[in-house]
This record gives sequence, C-alpha cells and structure tokens, in this order.
Amino acid sequence: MNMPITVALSKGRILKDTLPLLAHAGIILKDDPFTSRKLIFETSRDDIHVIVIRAADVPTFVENGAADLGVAGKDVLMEYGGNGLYEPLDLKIARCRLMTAGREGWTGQGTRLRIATKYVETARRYFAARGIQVEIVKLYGSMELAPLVGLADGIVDLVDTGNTLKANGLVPMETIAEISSRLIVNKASMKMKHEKVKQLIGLLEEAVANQETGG
Ligand code: PRT
Ligand code: MG
Repeated sequence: MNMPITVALSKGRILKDTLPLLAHAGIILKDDPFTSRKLIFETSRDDIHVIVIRAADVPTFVENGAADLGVAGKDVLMEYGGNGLYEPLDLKIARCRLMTAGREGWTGQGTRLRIATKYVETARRYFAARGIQVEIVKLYGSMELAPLVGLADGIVDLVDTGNTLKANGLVPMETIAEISSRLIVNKASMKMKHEKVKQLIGLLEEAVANQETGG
C-alpha cells in the first residue's frame, strides 16, 4: 500500500523552522518554497508531499483531510478550537507567548474594556474566566496600533522579544499561554495510513530531540 502523505505548512517562520526537522527525517523539498510560487511541493520521498498555505488555514486543511498532517502554532489551534484533530507532538519551534498588553500605566482593569485582537475566541474565553467584561475588536494584523489611536484599551497578541510592543510604547501585561508549534494529524489518516503516519511522527520526534540537544 503506497498511499501518499500530505503535510501542510505555513509560509513564515513555521516553514523556516520545520524544514530542518523534515531534513533530519530525510525529507527534502524539491523546490525552494521561499522563492517558488508553487503551493504543492514534491519531496525526496515520493510518497510525501508538502503544501504551503496560510497559518490560520492549516487546521482546516488537516481536519478536513485535505492534508494528513500539518504544523500549526498553539495560538492558531487554541483559536480554531474543537477536538477534530490529533496533536501528537510539540515541535518546540516558533516559540512565543500569547499576552495581553496595553499602554504604559494601563492596569488591565475597568469596565467594558475594548480589546483588539485576531484571537477573538481565545481572548473572549480568557477575560470571561476572569469575570472581566470586554468588547472584542477583531483585527487581522497591526494590533499594536489599536491602543495608540483609541481603537482599543488593550490588545491580545503574540510577543517574542517584546520589541514590537516597546517600539509602539506598549507594555506586556499577562501571559495567556506559552506558544510553540505542534504537529497535528487528521483522525482518519491516523487510522487509514497508520504505519506511515506513525513512522513520520517517530522521525520528527527524533528530530525534535536532536534539535533540543543542539545536535
Ligand atoms: O498567514 P500569516 O501571515 O498569518 O502567518 P505566516 O504565514 O506568517 O505564518 P508563520 O509560518 O510565520 O507562523 C505564524 C506562527 O508563528 C504564529 O501562529 C505563532 O505560532 C508563531 N510565532 C512565533 C509568531 C511569533 N513568534 C511572533 N513574534 N508569530 C508572529 N509573531 C509576531 C507578533 O504577532 C508580533 O507582531 O511578531 C511580533 C512580535 O515579535 P517581537 O519579537 O517584536 O515581540
Ligand atoms: Mg506572516
């Protein structure tokens, strides 16, 4: 049985950090995904293909079986919700924190706070669990601008070095979640292509361990 396997990646840092892990597993893309306009890539293993899509679309492709496996940030998975996916492996790449932030002096307290974010569901859950009433302003990017122009009191966004917040006069407040990228697997693929999927998970597990020891 030689059923091919499709792996979904996204084009930014996840691609950059996943390619070395795939290479360690003996999987090399035949074209350079950073310069190519292709969306489907053949690899050194003729039974494994890679597709490159928007980060937020990866869970949708995998849950619906358009890809067997994928790599997605925990931020994206938390926002996507549901339990239609297996999440067998923390790849420990593209790490950052999902945080609340606001202008210097902002306490994060108040009534009817307006919070700008692209993580609408996650932010809603977070503030609701704390009994804080908020109005969520959905944005698709440049969240850091919102408090500066009076669109919101605070934001929920990813923070790595903190430089983006700092450059815009914002300060980090609370950590909602520690973020890293996860391998996700379609539930039917896990059954139907069990041997191949298991083998790939095992190879990536080794690659992660190797990366952790700096090998
Ligand atoms: O399609 P889209 O543009 O949304 O995504 P993409 O194609 O750029 O996807 P990709 O592959 O880059 O993956 C995005 C994922 O990387 C996120 O879902 C996170 O899981 C992870 N990640 C890790 C980050 C960061 N670190 C990060 N720092 N994604 C974004 N940022 C941004 C952040 O939004 C903020 O604007 O970087 C800025 C903050 O960085 P610092 O260092 O200034 O704090
Ligand atoms: Mg991007």
